[in-house]
Amino acid sequence: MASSNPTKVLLLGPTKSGKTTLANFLSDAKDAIGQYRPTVGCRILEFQIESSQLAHHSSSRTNNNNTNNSEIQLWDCSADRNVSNCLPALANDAAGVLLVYDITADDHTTELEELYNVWNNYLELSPSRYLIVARKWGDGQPNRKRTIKMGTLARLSRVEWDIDSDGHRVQNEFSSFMSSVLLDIRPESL
Ligand SMILES: Nc1nc2c(ncn2[C@@H]2O[C@H](COP(=O)(O)OP(=O)(O)O)[C@@H](O)[C@H]2O)c(=O)[nH]1
Ligand SMILES: [Mg+2]
Repeated sequence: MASSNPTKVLLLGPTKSGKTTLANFLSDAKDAIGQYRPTVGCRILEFQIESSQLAHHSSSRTNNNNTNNSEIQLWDCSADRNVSNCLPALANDAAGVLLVYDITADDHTTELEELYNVWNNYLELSPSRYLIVARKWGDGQPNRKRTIKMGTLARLSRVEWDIDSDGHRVQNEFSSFMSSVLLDIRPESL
């Protein structure tokens, strides 16, 4: 059984950072990796996280006998300017944010920091409601100068993800992140 109100999570990051690939992976959508197809506007994916997965990551405050699954609504937002114009509407009621960037791209940490500053003006969420997903694939090497200059992002939790070698790690980190978000917004539901 699913809980009645889906929990809204935004997926933000520079163009070609792997947002849509991550959204498809987390929601088990079948789009394969391949030719780049830019996301137009915002794409919303709904899926459930099973209570057993969430309970696994929760503290002793959790009622493990509760069989409710949690409905997640993932908003895969394009980084284009038209979308930024609708930012207040998109940000409305979001409980958590995944910030995605490609560690091999020169300008992604700067862009990500800008995105965080702009969106958090509307979201006003605590650092615990953000999870940074650092993407790496192929033979690309991290841009060291940029990775150490994470500035305001340094206080947010961060997971590295390479879909080709450790696909399930991000799934676990996402479940753990969602159980803490859900405990925060409705402690009675877990
Ligand atoms: N091999 C490989 N390619 C990826 C991976 N993640 C993304 N890509 C490719 O990188 C491009 C951009 O990914 P996409 O998720 O559409 O980025 P978005 O613009 O942030 O939504 C696409 O061509 C993807 O197929 C990955 O983990 N491995
Ligand atoms: Mg996309």
